[in-house]
Amino acid sequence: MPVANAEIAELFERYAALLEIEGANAFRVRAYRNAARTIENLPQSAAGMLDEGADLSELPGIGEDLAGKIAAIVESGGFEELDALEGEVPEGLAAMSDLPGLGPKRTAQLHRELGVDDLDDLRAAAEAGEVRALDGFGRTLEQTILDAIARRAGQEKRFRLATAEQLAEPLLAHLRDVEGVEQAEIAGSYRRRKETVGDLDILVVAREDSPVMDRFAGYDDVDEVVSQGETRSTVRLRNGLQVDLRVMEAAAYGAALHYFTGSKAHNIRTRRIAVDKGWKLNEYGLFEDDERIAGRDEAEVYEALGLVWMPPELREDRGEIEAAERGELPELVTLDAIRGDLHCHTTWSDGRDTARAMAEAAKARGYTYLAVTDHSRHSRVAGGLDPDRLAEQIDEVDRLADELDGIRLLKGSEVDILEDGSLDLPDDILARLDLRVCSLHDKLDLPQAKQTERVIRAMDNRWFNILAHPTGRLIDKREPAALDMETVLAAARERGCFLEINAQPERLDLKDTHARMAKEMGVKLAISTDAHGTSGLAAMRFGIDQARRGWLGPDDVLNTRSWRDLAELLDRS
Ligand code: DGT
Ligand code: CA
Ligand code: CA
Ligand code: ZN
Repeated sequence: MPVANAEIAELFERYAALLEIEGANAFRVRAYRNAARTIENLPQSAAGMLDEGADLSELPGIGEDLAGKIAAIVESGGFEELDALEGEVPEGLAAMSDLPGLGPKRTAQLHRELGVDDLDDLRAAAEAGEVRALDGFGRTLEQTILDAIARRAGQEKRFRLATAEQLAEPLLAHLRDVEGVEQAEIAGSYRRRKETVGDLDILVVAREDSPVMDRFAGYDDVDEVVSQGETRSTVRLRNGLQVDLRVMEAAAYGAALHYFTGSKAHNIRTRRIAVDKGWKLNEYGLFEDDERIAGRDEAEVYEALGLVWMPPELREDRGEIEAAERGELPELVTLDAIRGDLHCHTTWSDGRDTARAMAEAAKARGYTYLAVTDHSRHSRVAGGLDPDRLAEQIDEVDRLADELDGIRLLKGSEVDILEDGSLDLPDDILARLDLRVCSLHDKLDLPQAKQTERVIRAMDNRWFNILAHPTGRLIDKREPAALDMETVLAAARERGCFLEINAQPERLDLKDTHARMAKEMGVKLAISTDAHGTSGLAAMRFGIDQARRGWLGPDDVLNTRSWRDLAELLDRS
Protein backbone atom coordinates (compact mmCIF):
# COMPACT_ATOMS: atom_id res chain seq x y z
CA MET A 1 0.00 0.00 0.00
CA PRO A 2 1.74 3.21 -1.10
CA VAL A 3 1.98 6.07 1.38
CA ALA A 4 -0.66 8.72 0.61
CA ASN A 5 0.45 12.25 -0.20
CA ALA A 6 -1.47 13.49 2.83
CA GLU A 7 0.66 11.28 5.07
CA ILE A 8 3.91 12.65 3.63
CA ALA A 9 2.57 16.16 4.07
CA GLU A 10 1.64 15.41 7.65
CA LEU A 11 5.19 14.28 8.47
CA PHE A 12 6.68 17.45 6.95
CA GLU A 13 4.18 19.55 8.90
CA ARG A 14 5.19 17.71 12.01
CA TYR A 15 8.86 18.23 11.32
CA ALA A 16 8.24 21.94 10.71
CA ALA A 17 6.39 22.23 14.02
CA LEU A 18 9.18 20.48 15.90
CA LEU A 19 11.77 22.71 14.23
CA GLU A 20 9.78 25.74 15.26
CA ILE A 21 9.52 24.54 18.84
CA GLU A 22 13.29 24.22 18.79
CA GLY A 23 13.53 27.79 17.56
CA ALA A 24 14.87 27.00 14.10
CA ASN A 25 15.21 29.63 11.41
CA ALA A 26 11.82 30.79 10.08
CA PHE A 27 12.78 30.27 6.44
CA ARG A 28 13.84 26.70 7.12
CA VAL A 29 10.55 25.99 8.89
CA ARG A 30 8.68 27.49 5.99
CA ALA A 31 10.50 25.32 3.48
CA TYR A 32 9.01 22.22 5.11
CA ARG A 33 5.56 23.77 5.34
CA ASN A 34 5.72 24.68 1.66
CA ALA A 35 6.91 21.20 0.79
CA ALA A 36 3.98 19.77 2.75
CA ARG A 37 1.61 21.89 0.69
CA THR A 38 3.28 20.92 -2.58
CA ILE A 39 2.94 17.24 -1.79
CA GLU A 40 -0.58 17.54 -0.46
CA ASN A 41 -1.69 19.25 -3.66
CA LEU A 42 0.11 16.98 -6.12
CA PRO A 43 -2.31 15.65 -8.71
CA GLN A 44 -0.54 12.26 -8.62
CA SER A 45 0.68 10.08 -5.81
CA ALA A 46 4.30 10.91 -4.91
CA ALA A 47 4.93 7.24 -4.15
CA GLY A 48 3.63 6.34 -7.59
CA MET A 49 5.85 8.93 -9.22
CA LEU A 50 8.90 7.52 -7.46
CA ASP A 51 7.87 4.09 -8.58
CA GLU A 52 7.88 5.26 -12.17
CA GLY A 53 11.35 6.69 -11.68
CA ALA A 54 10.32 10.36 -11.56
CA ASP A 55 12.80 12.83 -10.10
CA LEU A 56 10.89 14.57 -7.31
CA SER A 57 13.60 17.19 -6.88
CA GLU A 58 12.24 18.74 -10.05
CA LEU A 59 9.03 19.65 -8.26
CA PRO A 60 8.87 23.30 -7.28
CA GLY A 61 10.17 23.86 -3.76
CA ILE A 62 11.51 20.32 -3.47
CA GLY A 63 15.29 20.09 -3.71
CA GLU A 64 17.55 17.08 -3.55
CA ASP A 65 17.32 17.03 0.21
CA LEU A 66 13.53 17.02 0.43
CA ALA A 67 13.26 14.54 -2.43
CA GLY A 68 15.50 12.22 -0.43
CA LYS A 69 13.26 12.59 2.60
CA ILE A 70 10.17 11.80 0.55
CA ALA A 71 11.86 8.68 -0.77
CA ALA A 72 12.68 7.68 2.80
CA ILE A 73 9.07 8.20 3.89
CA VAL A 74 7.78 6.12 0.99
CA GLU A 75 10.30 3.43 1.81
CA SER A 76 10.09 3.32 5.58
CA GLY A 77 7.24 5.53 6.75
CA GLY A 78 9.55 8.20 8.16
CA PHE A 79 12.92 9.92 7.86
CA GLU A 80 15.98 10.05 10.07
CA GLU A 81 15.99 13.75 10.95
CA LEU A 82 12.37 13.53 12.06
CA ASP A 83 13.14 10.58 14.31
CA ALA A 84 16.10 12.46 15.76
CA LEU A 85 14.08 15.60 16.42
CA GLU A 86 11.27 13.59 17.94
CA GLY A 87 13.84 12.16 20.31
CA GLU A 88 14.98 15.64 21.29
CA VAL A 89 11.69 17.47 21.68
CA PRO A 90 9.56 16.15 24.55
CA GLU A 91 6.43 14.48 23.20
CA GLY A 92 4.16 16.65 25.30
CA LEU A 93 5.46 19.79 23.61
CA ALA A 94 4.27 18.56 20.23
CA ALA A 95 0.83 17.97 21.71
CA MET A 96 0.89 21.46 23.20
CA SER A 97 1.78 23.07 19.91
CA ASP A 98 -1.22 21.35 18.31
CA LEU A 99 -3.59 23.20 20.63
CA PRO A 100 -5.54 25.96 18.95
CA GLY A 101 -4.24 29.26 20.25
CA LEU A 102 -0.77 27.96 21.00
CA GLY A 103 1.36 26.87 18.07
CA PRO A 104 5.08 26.10 18.16
CA LYS A 105 6.39 29.56 19.00
CA ARG A 106 4.29 30.00 22.10
CA THR A 107 4.92 26.40 23.06
CA ALA A 108 8.65 27.10 22.98
CA GLN A 109 8.10 30.16 25.14
CA LEU A 110 6.05 28.21 27.71
CA HIS A 111 8.73 25.56 27.82
CA ARG A 112 11.52 28.08 28.20
CA GLU A 113 9.91 30.36 30.75
CA LEU A 114 7.71 28.03 32.80
CA GLY A 115 9.46 24.70 32.25
CA VAL A 116 6.16 23.24 31.09
CA ASP A 117 6.54 20.15 28.91
CA ASP A 118 3.20 18.46 28.55
CA LEU A 119 -0.54 19.15 28.65
CA ASP A 120 -0.88 18.28 32.35
CA ASP A 121 1.87 20.72 33.29
CA LEU A 122 0.30 23.31 31.07
CA ARG A 123 -3.12 22.93 32.64
CA ALA A 124 -1.64 23.24 36.11
CA ALA A 125 0.28 26.37 35.13
CA ALA A 126 -2.80 27.91 33.52
CA GLU A 127 -4.95 27.09 36.53
CA ALA A 128 -2.37 28.71 38.77
CA GLY A 129 -2.57 31.86 36.64
CA GLU A 130 1.08 31.66 35.57
CA VAL A 131 0.38 31.57 31.86
CA ARG A 132 -1.40 34.91 31.68
CA ALA A 133 1.66 36.66 33.08
CA LEU A 134 3.88 35.69 30.15
CA ASP A 135 4.70 38.24 27.54
CA GLY A 136 2.05 38.11 24.77
CA PHE A 137 -0.30 35.74 26.61
CA GLY A 138 -2.89 37.35 28.88
CA ARG A 139 -6.06 36.18 30.56
CA THR A 140 -8.07 35.44 27.40
CA LEU A 141 -5.45 33.18 25.90
CA GLU A 142 -5.00 31.42 29.21
CA GLN A 143 -8.71 30.62 29.21
CA THR A 144 -8.58 29.54 25.55
CA ILE A 145 -5.81 27.12 26.46
CA LEU A 146 -7.77 25.66 29.38
CA ASP A 147 -10.86 25.24 27.19
CA ALA A 148 -8.85 23.60 24.45
CA ILE A 149 -7.25 21.14 26.86
CA ALA A 150 -10.67 20.28 28.30
CA ARG A 151 -12.16 19.79 24.85
CA ARG A 152 -9.26 17.67 23.65
CA ALA A 153 -9.53 15.38 26.65
CA GLY A 154 -12.94 14.02 25.70
CA GLN A 155 -12.56 14.14 21.96
CA GLU A 156 -11.74 11.82 19.13
CA LYS A 157 -9.51 13.11 16.38
CA ARG A 158 -11.22 14.58 13.33
CA PHE A 159 -9.72 14.61 9.85
CA ARG A 160 -9.75 17.37 7.31
CA LEU A 161 -12.04 16.56 4.42
CA ALA A 162 -9.21 16.71 1.88
CA THR A 163 -7.09 14.33 3.95
CA ALA A 164 -9.97 11.90 4.39
CA GLU A 165 -10.59 12.08 0.66
CA GLN A 166 -7.10 10.90 -0.21
CA LEU A 167 -7.71 7.75 1.81
CA ALA A 168 -11.41 7.34 1.05
CA GLU A 169 -11.41 7.48 -2.74
CA PRO A 170 -8.87 4.66 -3.30
CA LEU A 171 -10.71 2.56 -0.72
CA LEU A 172 -14.03 3.20 -2.44
CA ALA A 173 -12.50 2.27 -5.81
CA HIS A 174 -11.12 -0.90 -4.23
CA LEU A 175 -14.58 -1.87 -2.95
CA ARG A 176 -16.31 -1.08 -6.24
CA ASP A 177 -13.87 -3.46 -7.85
CA VAL A 178 -14.82 -6.43 -5.69
CA GLU A 179 -16.88 -9.01 -7.53
CA GLY A 180 -20.57 -8.94 -6.73
CA VAL A 181 -20.55 -5.31 -5.57
CA GLU A 182 -23.37 -3.44 -7.30
CA GLN A 183 -23.34 -0.08 -5.59
CA ALA A 184 -20.96 1.61 -3.17
CA GLU A 185 -20.95 5.10 -1.80
CA ILE A 186 -19.58 7.05 1.13
CA ALA A 187 -22.32 8.61 3.24
CA GLY A 188 -22.02 10.55 6.53
CA SER A 189 -20.31 13.89 7.00
CA TYR A 190 -18.05 13.03 4.08
CA ARG A 191 -20.98 13.12 1.69
CA ARG A 192 -22.28 16.29 3.29
CA ARG A 193 -18.81 17.71 2.55
CA LYS A 194 -18.27 18.85 6.09
CA GLU A 195 -14.90 20.51 6.62
CA THR A 196 -13.76 17.71 8.93
CA VAL A 197 -14.95 14.13 9.28
CA GLY A 198 -14.91 11.93 12.37
CA ASP A 199 -15.20 8.63 10.51
CA LEU A 200 -16.24 7.30 7.12
CA ASP A 201 -19.55 5.54 6.61
CA ILE A 202 -19.52 3.37 3.50
CA LEU A 203 -22.64 1.71 2.13
CA VAL A 204 -22.57 -1.20 -0.26
CA VAL A 205 -25.13 -3.25 -2.16
CA ALA A 206 -23.63 -6.62 -3.03
CA ARG A 207 -24.66 -10.05 -4.15
CA GLU A 208 -24.97 -12.57 -1.35
CA ASP A 209 -21.79 -14.43 -2.36
CA SER A 210 -19.65 -11.29 -2.70
CA PRO A 211 -16.39 -11.37 -0.69
CA VAL A 212 -16.70 -7.64 0.00
CA MET A 213 -16.36 -7.91 3.79
CA ASP A 214 -13.15 -9.93 3.54
CA ARG A 215 -11.75 -7.64 0.91
CA PHE A 216 -12.56 -4.65 3.12
CA ALA A 217 -10.87 -6.13 6.18
CA GLY A 218 -7.91 -7.21 4.05
CA TYR A 219 -7.36 -3.81 2.41
CA ASP A 220 -3.66 -2.86 2.56
CA ASP A 221 -4.20 0.43 4.36
CA VAL A 222 -6.11 -1.23 7.22
CA ASP A 223 -4.22 -1.10 10.49
CA GLU A 224 -6.75 -2.86 12.68
CA VAL A 225 -10.05 -4.66 12.14
CA VAL A 226 -12.18 -3.38 14.99
CA SER A 227 -15.11 -5.65 14.22
CA GLN A 228 -16.22 -7.84 11.34
CA GLY A 229 -19.72 -9.13 10.73
CA GLU A 230 -21.90 -10.15 7.81
CA THR A 231 -23.61 -6.82 7.29
CA ARG A 232 -21.37 -4.46 9.20
CA SER A 233 -17.62 -4.14 9.78
CA THR A 234 -15.40 -1.46 11.22
CA VAL A 235 -11.70 -0.96 10.57
CA ARG A 236 -9.08 1.61 11.47
CA LEU A 237 -6.73 2.82 8.74
CA ARG A 238 -3.05 3.44 9.36
CA ASN A 239 -3.46 7.15 9.92
CA GLY A 240 -6.15 6.49 12.55
CA LEU A 241 -9.23 7.16 10.43
CA GLN A 242 -12.03 4.74 11.28
CA VAL A 243 -14.27 3.32 8.55
CA ASP A 244 -17.67 1.65 8.92
CA LEU A 245 -18.91 -0.56 6.11
CA ARG A 246 -22.52 -1.67 5.82
CA VAL A 247 -23.85 -4.11 3.28
CA MET A 248 -27.55 -4.07 2.42
CA GLU A 249 -30.13 -5.17 -0.11
CA ALA A 250 -30.88 -2.93 -3.07
CA ALA A 251 -34.44 -2.28 -1.91
CA ALA A 252 -33.12 -0.49 1.19
CA TYR A 253 -30.17 1.35 -0.38
CA GLY A 254 -31.87 4.73 -0.76
CA ALA A 255 -33.20 4.66 2.77
CA ALA A 256 -29.79 3.68 4.14
CA LEU A 257 -28.10 6.39 2.10
CA HIS A 258 -30.53 8.92 3.49
CA TYR A 259 -30.14 7.66 7.05
CA PHE A 260 -26.36 7.38 7.12
CA THR A 261 -25.79 10.61 5.25
CA GLY A 262 -27.50 12.43 8.08
CA SER A 263 -27.03 14.75 9.62
CA LYS A 264 -28.59 13.40 12.73
CA ALA A 265 -30.52 16.66 13.13
CA HIS A 266 -31.83 16.38 9.58
CA ASN A 267 -32.85 12.76 10.18
CA ILE A 268 -34.78 13.66 13.28
CA ARG A 269 -36.85 16.07 11.20
CA THR A 270 -37.55 13.62 8.38
CA ARG A 271 -38.44 10.89 10.85
CA ARG A 272 -40.92 13.21 12.55
CA ILE A 273 -42.58 13.96 9.21
CA ALA A 274 -42.96 10.21 8.67
CA VAL A 275 -44.38 9.70 12.15
CA ASP A 276 -46.88 12.52 11.61
CA LYS A 277 -48.15 10.63 8.57
CA GLY A 278 -48.48 7.48 10.63
CA TRP A 279 -45.41 5.88 9.02
CA LYS A 280 -42.02 4.69 10.19
CA LEU A 281 -38.69 5.80 8.69
CA ASN A 282 -35.39 4.05 9.40
CA GLU A 283 -32.29 2.84 7.59
CA TYR A 284 -34.27 0.00 6.01
CA GLY A 285 -36.98 2.07 4.41
CA LEU A 286 -40.14 4.07 4.82
CA PHE A 287 -42.86 1.77 6.16
CA GLU A 288 -46.60 1.88 6.42
CA ASP A 289 -47.31 -0.87 8.94
CA ASP A 290 -45.02 -3.61 7.64
CA GLU A 291 -45.07 -2.62 4.02
CA ARG A 292 -42.07 -0.78 2.59
CA ILE A 293 -43.44 2.14 0.60
CA ALA A 294 -40.06 3.67 -0.30
CA GLY A 295 -36.38 2.82 0.12
CA ARG A 296 -34.73 1.93 -3.17
CA ASP A 297 -33.45 5.41 -3.88
CA GLU A 298 -33.20 8.59 -1.91
CA ALA A 299 -35.43 10.73 -4.12
CA GLU A 300 -38.24 8.23 -3.63
CA VAL A 301 -37.93 8.55 0.15
CA TYR A 302 -37.97 12.35 0.06
CA GLU A 303 -40.88 12.46 -2.37
CA ALA A 304 -42.98 10.05 -0.33
CA LEU A 305 -42.49 12.43 2.60
CA GLY A 306 -43.79 15.34 0.52
CA LEU A 307 -40.29 16.78 0.09
CA VAL A 308 -37.86 16.74 -2.83
CA TRP A 309 -34.37 15.28 -3.02
CA MET A 310 -31.82 17.76 -1.78
CA PRO A 311 -28.02 18.02 -1.97
CA PRO A 312 -26.34 16.43 1.07
CA GLU A 313 -24.53 19.72 1.82
CA LEU A 314 -27.87 21.21 2.90
CA ARG A 315 -28.85 18.46 5.31
CA GLU A 316 -28.12 20.10 8.65
CA ASP A 317 -31.61 21.12 9.75
CA ARG A 318 -30.80 24.72 9.00
CA GLY A 319 -34.05 25.45 7.18
CA GLU A 320 -33.69 22.99 4.30
CA ILE A 321 -36.79 20.99 5.32
CA GLU A 322 -38.96 24.09 5.35
CA ALA A 323 -37.45 25.28 2.06
CA ALA A 324 -38.17 21.89 0.47
CA GLU A 325 -41.76 21.98 1.73
CA ARG A 326 -42.23 25.37 0.13
CA GLY A 327 -40.48 24.26 -3.05
CA GLU A 328 -37.81 26.88 -2.47
CA LEU A 329 -34.58 24.95 -2.17
CA PRO A 330 -31.68 27.10 -3.34
CA GLU A 331 -29.84 26.36 -6.56
CA LEU A 332 -26.27 25.69 -5.42
CA VAL A 333 -23.08 26.84 -7.10
CA THR A 334 -21.05 24.16 -8.91
CA LEU A 335 -17.39 23.91 -9.83
CA ASP A 336 -18.03 24.31 -13.54
CA ALA A 337 -19.64 27.71 -12.93
CA ILE A 338 -16.29 29.13 -11.79
CA ARG A 339 -14.64 31.37 -14.42
CA GLY A 340 -11.45 32.37 -12.66
CA ASP A 341 -9.39 32.45 -9.48
CA LEU A 342 -8.90 35.73 -7.64
CA HIS A 343 -6.11 34.89 -5.20
CA CYS A 344 -2.81 33.14 -5.88
CA HIS A 345 0.91 33.49 -5.34
CA THR A 346 3.89 33.19 -7.64
CA THR A 347 7.69 33.10 -7.36
CA TRP A 348 7.52 36.88 -6.84
CA SER A 349 6.65 36.13 -3.20
CA ASP A 350 6.17 32.68 -1.63
CA GLY A 351 4.64 30.83 -4.56
CA ARG A 352 6.51 27.96 -6.17
CA ASP A 353 5.61 28.60 -9.80
CA THR A 354 6.01 31.55 -12.13
CA ALA A 355 3.12 33.82 -13.05
CA ARG A 356 3.24 32.36 -16.56
CA ALA A 357 3.00 28.78 -15.29
CA MET A 358 0.13 29.77 -13.01
CA ALA A 359 -1.69 31.44 -15.88
CA GLU A 360 -1.28 28.41 -18.09
CA ALA A 361 -2.52 26.09 -15.35
CA ALA A 362 -5.55 28.35 -14.81
CA LYS A 363 -6.26 28.28 -18.52
CA ALA A 364 -6.03 24.49 -18.51
CA ARG A 365 -8.74 24.49 -15.85
CA GLY A 366 -10.97 26.36 -18.27
CA TYR A 367 -10.70 29.71 -16.49
CA THR A 368 -10.78 32.97 -18.37
CA TYR A 369 -8.91 35.01 -15.77
CA LEU A 370 -6.43 34.66 -12.91
CA ALA A 371 -5.44 37.34 -10.43
CA VAL A 372 -1.81 37.36 -9.35
CA THR A 373 -1.88 38.45 -5.72
CA ASP A 374 1.55 38.15 -4.18
CA HIS A 375 2.15 39.27 -0.61
CA SER A 376 2.94 42.82 0.43
CA ARG A 377 6.10 43.86 2.29
CA HIS A 378 4.76 43.42 5.83
CA SER A 379 4.66 39.63 5.25
CA ARG A 380 8.42 39.44 5.38
CA VAL A 381 8.95 35.69 5.71
CA ALA A 382 6.61 35.23 2.74
CA GLY A 383 8.86 37.47 0.64
CA GLY A 384 6.28 40.26 0.44
CA LEU A 385 6.76 42.98 -2.20
CA ASP A 386 7.49 46.62 -1.43
CA PRO A 387 6.09 49.30 -3.75
CA ASP A 388 9.14 49.22 -6.04
CA ARG A 389 9.05 45.47 -6.48
CA LEU A 390 5.29 45.54 -7.00
CA ALA A 391 5.77 48.17 -9.69
CA GLU A 392 8.24 45.82 -11.39
CA GLN A 393 5.77 42.99 -11.12
CA ILE A 394 3.01 45.12 -12.60
CA ASP A 395 5.21 45.70 -15.66
CA GLU A 396 5.98 42.02 -15.94
CA VAL A 397 2.34 41.01 -15.66
CA ASP A 398 1.47 43.56 -18.35
CA ARG A 399 4.14 42.07 -20.62
CA LEU A 400 2.93 38.55 -19.89
CA ALA A 401 -0.67 39.51 -20.50
CA ASP A 402 0.31 40.57 -24.03
CA GLU A 403 1.89 37.20 -24.68
CA LEU A 404 -0.83 35.04 -23.19
CA ASP A 405 -3.76 33.85 -25.18
CA GLY A 406 -7.16 32.87 -23.87
CA ILE A 407 -6.53 33.81 -20.27
CA ARG A 408 -6.55 37.23 -18.73
CA LEU A 409 -3.88 37.81 -16.11
CA LEU A 410 -5.06 40.33 -13.53
CA LYS A 411 -2.73 42.57 -11.57
CA GLY A 412 -3.36 42.16 -7.87
CA SER A 413 -1.81 42.09 -4.45
CA GLU A 414 -2.54 40.39 -1.17
CA VAL A 415 -2.15 43.43 1.01
CA ASP A 416 -1.57 43.06 4.73
CA ILE A 417 -3.98 44.90 6.97
CA LEU A 418 -1.75 46.50 9.59
CA GLU A 419 -2.65 46.62 13.25
CA ASP A 420 -4.14 50.10 13.01
CA GLY A 421 -6.33 49.13 10.06
CA SER A 422 -4.22 50.85 7.43
CA LEU A 423 -3.16 48.94 4.32
CA ASP A 424 0.47 47.92 3.90
CA LEU A 425 0.93 49.66 0.52
CA PRO A 426 0.38 53.30 -0.49
CA ASP A 427 -2.70 54.28 -2.49
CA ASP A 428 -0.81 55.29 -5.61
CA ILE A 429 0.45 51.76 -6.20
CA LEU A 430 -2.82 50.13 -5.11
CA ALA A 431 -4.56 52.29 -7.71
CA ARG A 432 -2.55 50.65 -10.49
CA LEU A 433 -3.92 47.17 -9.75
CA ASP A 434 -6.98 45.40 -11.13
CA LEU A 435 -7.91 44.19 -7.64
CA ARG A 436 -6.63 43.88 -4.10
CA VAL A 437 -7.29 41.12 -1.63
CA CYS A 438 -6.61 42.28 1.91
CA SER A 439 -5.71 40.06 4.85
CA LEU A 440 -4.97 39.85 8.50
CA HIS A 441 -1.68 38.01 8.90
CA ASP A 442 -0.70 38.98 12.42
CA LYS A 443 -2.25 40.14 15.71
CA LEU A 444 -5.07 37.66 15.21
CA ASP A 445 -5.72 37.69 18.95
CA LEU A 446 -6.89 41.26 19.37
CA PRO A 447 -10.12 41.61 21.35
CA GLN A 448 -13.28 41.50 19.24
CA ALA A 449 -14.07 45.20 19.24
CA LYS A 450 -10.51 46.12 18.20
CA GLN A 451 -10.26 43.42 15.55
CA THR A 452 -13.61 44.34 14.03
CA GLU A 453 -12.69 48.00 14.01
CA ARG A 454 -9.34 47.18 12.38
CA VAL A 455 -11.03 45.41 9.48
CA ILE A 456 -13.65 48.10 9.00
CA ARG A 457 -10.94 50.77 8.99
CA ALA A 458 -9.20 48.85 6.27
CA MET A 459 -12.41 48.70 4.25
CA ASP A 460 -12.62 52.46 4.50
CA ASN A 461 -9.68 52.56 2.12
CA ARG A 462 -11.28 52.96 -1.30
CA TRP A 463 -8.91 50.38 -2.82
CA PHE A 464 -10.00 47.57 -0.52
CA ASN A 465 -11.86 44.90 -2.52
CA ILE A 466 -11.91 41.46 -0.90
CA LEU A 467 -11.22 40.41 2.67
CA ALA A 468 -9.15 37.25 2.19
CA HIS A 469 -9.36 34.30 4.61
CA PRO A 470 -11.40 36.58 6.85
CA THR A 471 -10.85 35.04 10.27
CA GLY A 472 -7.37 33.58 9.74
CA ARG A 473 -8.37 30.32 11.37
CA LEU A 474 -6.53 27.08 10.63
CA ILE A 475 -8.81 24.12 11.23
CA ASP A 476 -7.90 22.48 14.54
CA LYS A 477 -4.68 24.51 14.70
CA ARG A 478 -5.42 28.18 15.05
CA GLU A 479 -8.48 29.86 16.47
CA PRO A 480 -10.29 32.38 14.28
CA ALA A 481 -9.74 36.06 14.94
CA ALA A 482 -12.56 37.37 17.11
CA LEU A 483 -14.48 39.29 14.46
CA ASP A 484 -18.07 40.39 14.85
CA MET A 485 -19.00 38.89 11.50
CA GLU A 486 -22.39 40.54 11.23
CA THR A 487 -20.83 43.96 11.71
CA VAL A 488 -18.05 43.20 9.24
CA LEU A 489 -20.53 42.00 6.63
CA ALA A 490 -22.75 45.05 7.09
CA ALA A 491 -19.70 47.30 6.69
CA ALA A 492 -18.64 45.42 3.55
CA ARG A 493 -22.09 45.78 2.02
CA GLU A 494 -22.17 49.49 2.76
CA ARG A 495 -18.78 50.09 1.18
CA GLY A 496 -19.01 47.77 -1.80
CA CYS A 497 -16.42 45.32 -0.41
CA PHE A 498 -16.51 41.55 -0.55
CA LEU A 499 -15.28 38.60 1.47
CA GLU A 500 -13.54 35.40 0.45
CA ILE A 501 -14.10 31.73 1.00
CA ASN A 502 -10.51 30.55 1.04
CA ALA A 503 -10.53 27.06 -0.44
CA GLN A 504 -7.36 25.73 1.19
CA PRO A 505 -8.41 22.57 3.04
CA GLU A 506 -6.84 23.75 6.30
CA ARG A 507 -8.50 27.16 6.09
CA LEU A 508 -11.99 26.93 4.55
CA ASP A 509 -12.44 30.43 5.82
CA LEU A 510 -15.24 31.78 5.79
CA LYS A 511 -16.89 28.80 7.36
CA ASP A 512 -20.27 27.55 6.15
CA THR A 513 -22.49 29.43 8.60
CA HIS A 514 -20.72 32.72 7.93
CA ALA A 515 -21.01 32.17 4.19
CA ARG A 516 -24.72 31.70 4.70
CA MET A 517 -24.87 34.88 6.76
CA ALA A 518 -23.14 36.75 3.93
CA LYS A 519 -25.66 35.45 1.42
CA GLU A 520 -28.54 36.48 3.59
CA MET A 521 -27.07 39.93 4.11
CA GLY A 522 -26.52 40.34 0.38
CA VAL A 523 -22.71 40.30 0.42
CA LYS A 524 -21.20 38.37 -2.46
CA LEU A 525 -18.20 36.14 -1.88
CA ALA A 526 -15.15 35.18 -3.89
CA ILE A 527 -14.18 31.52 -3.80
CA SER A 528 -10.39 31.55 -4.12
CA THR A 529 -7.68 28.95 -3.76
CA ASP A 530 -4.82 31.13 -2.49
CA ALA A 531 -2.72 28.67 -4.53
CA HIS A 532 1.02 28.74 -3.89
CA GLY A 533 1.71 26.61 -6.97
CA THR A 534 -0.10 25.30 -10.03
CA SER A 535 -1.38 22.23 -8.20
CA GLY A 536 -2.92 24.44 -5.50
CA LEU A 537 -5.50 25.66 -8.02
CA ALA A 538 -7.21 22.27 -7.66
CA ALA A 539 -8.39 23.19 -4.15
CA MET A 540 -11.22 25.22 -5.73
CA ARG A 541 -13.62 22.32 -5.29
CA PHE A 542 -13.23 22.39 -1.49
CA GLY A 543 -14.22 26.04 -1.55
CA ILE A 544 -17.22 25.06 -3.66
CA ASP A 545 -18.17 22.44 -1.05
CA GLN A 546 -18.02 25.06 1.67
CA ALA A 547 -20.03 27.55 -0.40
CA ARG A 548 -22.70 24.94 -1.05
CA ARG A 549 -22.90 24.25 2.68
CA GLY A 550 -23.52 27.98 3.00
CA TRP A 551 -26.41 27.77 0.50
CA LEU A 552 -24.59 29.91 -2.07
CA GLY A 553 -25.86 29.95 -5.64
CA PRO A 554 -23.89 30.99 -8.73
CA ASP A 555 -25.07 34.57 -8.39
CA ASP A 556 -23.78 34.84 -4.81
CA VAL A 557 -20.24 34.07 -5.97
CA LEU A 558 -18.10 36.78 -7.56
CA ASN A 559 -15.94 34.59 -9.74
CA THR A 560 -18.79 32.94 -11.62
CA ARG A 561 -18.88 36.20 -13.58
CA SER A 562 -16.99 37.34 -16.63
CA TRP A 563 -14.12 39.69 -15.82
CA ARG A 564 -16.08 42.55 -17.39
CA ASP A 565 -19.02 42.10 -15.01
CA LEU A 566 -16.71 41.48 -12.12
CA ALA A 567 -14.62 44.58 -12.78
CA GLU A 568 -17.77 46.64 -12.59
CA LEU A 569 -18.66 45.17 -9.20
CA LEU A 570 -15.16 45.81 -7.87
CA ASP A 571 -15.13 49.42 -8.97
CA ARG A 572 -15.90 51.49 -5.87
CA SER A 573 -15.69 54.91 -7.48
P1 DGT B 1 -18.78 12.48 11.81
O1 DGT B 1 -18.50 11.07 11.48
O2 DGT B 1 -18.65 12.79 13.25
O3 DGT B 1 -18.01 13.43 10.98
O4 DGT B 1 -20.32 12.81 11.45
P2 DGT B 1 -21.41 11.91 10.73
O5 DGT B 1 -22.54 12.81 10.39
O6 DGT B 1 -20.81 11.12 9.64
O7 DGT B 1 -21.94 10.99 11.92
P3 DGT B 1 -21.80 9.44 12.23
O8 DGT B 1 -20.65 8.83 11.54
O9 DGT B 1 -21.84 9.33 13.71
O10 DGT B 1 -23.15 8.84 11.68
C1 DGT B 1 -23.45 8.82 10.30
C2 DGT B 1 -24.87 9.22 10.11
O11 DGT B 1 -25.74 8.24 10.69
C3 DGT B 1 -25.27 10.51 10.78
O12 DGT B 1 -24.96 11.65 9.99
C4 DGT B 1 -26.76 10.33 10.92
C5 DGT B 1 -26.92 8.87 11.18
N1 DGT B 1 -27.04 8.64 12.62
C6 DGT B 1 -26.09 8.21 13.45
N2 DGT B 1 -26.58 8.12 14.71
C7 DGT B 1 -27.87 8.51 14.65
C8 DGT B 1 -28.92 8.64 15.61
O13 DGT B 1 -28.75 8.38 16.79
N3 DGT B 1 -30.12 9.08 15.14
C9 DGT B 1 -30.34 9.37 13.85
N4 DGT B 1 -31.53 9.81 13.47
N5 DGT B 1 -29.37 9.28 12.92
C10 DGT B 1 -28.16 8.84 13.32
CA1 CA C 1 -19.11 9.61 9.85
CA1 CA D 1 -19.92 6.40 11.61
ZN1 ZN E 1 -2.64 34.47 0.04
